[in-house]
Amino acid sequence: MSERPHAVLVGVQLPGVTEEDHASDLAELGRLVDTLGYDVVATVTQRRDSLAAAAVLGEGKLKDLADLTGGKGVVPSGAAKVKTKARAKWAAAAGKTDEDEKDEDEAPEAEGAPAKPTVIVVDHEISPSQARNLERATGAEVLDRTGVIVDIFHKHARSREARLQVEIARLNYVAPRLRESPGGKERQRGKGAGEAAIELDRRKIRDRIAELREQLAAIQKEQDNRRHARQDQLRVALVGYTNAGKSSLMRALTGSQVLVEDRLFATLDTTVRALQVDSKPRILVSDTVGFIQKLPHDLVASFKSTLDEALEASLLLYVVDAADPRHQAELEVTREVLREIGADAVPNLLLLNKADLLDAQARKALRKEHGEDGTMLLSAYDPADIEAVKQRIVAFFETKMVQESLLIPYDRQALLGDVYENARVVAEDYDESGTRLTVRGLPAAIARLKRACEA
Ligand SMILES: Nc1nc2c(ncn2[C@@H]2O[C@H](COP(=O)(O)OP(=O)(O)OP(=O)(O)O)[C@@H](O)[C@H]2O)c(=O)[nH]1
Ligand SMILES: [Mg+2]
Repeated sequence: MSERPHAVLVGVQLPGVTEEDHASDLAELGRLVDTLGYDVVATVTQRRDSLAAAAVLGEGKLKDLADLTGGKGVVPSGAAKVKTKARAKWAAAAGKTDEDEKDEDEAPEAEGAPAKPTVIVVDHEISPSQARNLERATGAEVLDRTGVIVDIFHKHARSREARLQVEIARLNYVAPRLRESPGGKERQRGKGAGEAAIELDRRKIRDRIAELREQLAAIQKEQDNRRHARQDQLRVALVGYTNAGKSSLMRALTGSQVLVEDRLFATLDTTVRALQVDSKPRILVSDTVGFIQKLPHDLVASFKSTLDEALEASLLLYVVDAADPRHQAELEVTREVLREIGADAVPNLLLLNKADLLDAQARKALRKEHGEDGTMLLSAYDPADIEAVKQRIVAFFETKMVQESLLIPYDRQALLGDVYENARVVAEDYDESGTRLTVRGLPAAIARLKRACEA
C-alpha cells in the first residue's frame, strides 16, 4: 500500500459535551479524514470553555501540536505572513493558477526524515483568522470539519451534476475565507490595492458561481424532465446516515452492483434501479447520498437532486446502523435534514439495519425502543429479511393503488406499452370498440392513462 500523508486531529471538549460524545465526534472526524485520503497519526484534545482562543488551543497544547508537525508553536506577532497553504488552495479553487500562489519561502522536506503530519483537522467550525494562526504556529495546513466534508465531495463526486454542486458549495466555503485572508502578489503593494484585489477575487467567485449555477440549471432541467417521466411510477428512496447500509440494501433489493464500502460518503451520486419482485407495475428504488451531523448547510441545499429523489418518493426507507451506539442521534440527524426540505411528511419505514451484529438482548431492546409499527429489524445480508422488506414495500403500494377499467380503441393500441409499464393489468377483454382492460396502479398514473385513452 502506498504511503498516505499524515494528519493530526484537534478537538476541544466544550462544556456540556460528555467525554463519550467528544470521543465519538473525533472518531467520526477521523473516519472522514481517512475517506479524504490521510492517515490519522495523532489527536490533540483539550477541555476549554470556548473556541474563542486565537489559535483554538491554549499555549501548552499548541506547543504539543507544533512538536508533531514541526512548527514553532507560537503565533508570530506582527503582520501576518500573507500566504498560507490553505489560502493557496482556496485561491486555486477560485480559479487562480498555482504560479500566482506559489509559496516561495517554504522549506523543502529533509530527505529521509520521517514524514511529519502535513494537515491539521479541527473538529469545529473555526474562523479564517483562527485557521491562519494555527497554520502559522504549526506550519501545517489547517482544515475544519466543513472543509473536510467539502473536500471529500470534491474529490469523489462523479456525475457532472454532483461535481457542479460541489464546486458551488466549495466556492461558497472559500469566499468568506478569502475576505479575511488577503494575500497574493498584487495585494502586497498597499492597502488600497489589496482591498481592490479582494474585491476582484470576490467578484470572480461570484461570477464563477453564477456560471456554474447556469450549467447546473440546464442539467437539472433535463433531470426534472426525466423525473417527470417517472412521476407515475412507484418510487421508494433509501435515506439515512452515511455508512448505515443504504447501498448494501440497494444491492440486495435490486440486484444492482452499486458501490458498498466501509467508509463515510461512499455514495455521492444517486442511483435508481427496479426492485426485484414479480409484482407489477415495477417499483423503482433510489440510493442516495448519506447525511452526517453538522452537514454544511450549503451542501444540503446543493444536493438538490438527492433531496428531490426523497421528496418524490411515495415511501422513504430510513436506514439506520442499529449496531452503532449513536444510532438514535443519527436517526435524528436524518429526520432533521428531511424536515428541512419538507420530506418529513412522506410515509416512511424505519429499517434498523446490521441486526446480524447484535445479540438477542440488544435486538430485544431495540424492538422495545422502536416498537413493531413501521419498523423492521434486519440485516442487509439476510435474504429472508430482504424478502420481508420487499413484501412490505409491495404491500405499501397495494394500499395506494386504485382499480379502473380502460378501453383502448383498436387504432390506439400503441398505448398498451404505456399501460403495461405503469399499471398492473388484472383482466383483459376484447369487444368491437377495442381492448378493455381492468388495471391497478397509482391514482396519478391511472388518471393519466385514462385521459390518454379518451383523447
Ligand atoms: N454486518 C453488517 N454490515 C453491513 C450491513 N449492511 C451494510 N453493512 C456494511 O456497512 C458498511 C457501509 O455500507 P454501505 O451500504 O456502503 O452504506 P451506505 O449507507 O450506502 O454508506 P454511504 O454511501 O457512505 O453513505 C459496509 O462495510 C457494509 O458492508 C449489515 O446488515 N450487516
Ligand atoms: Mg452508499
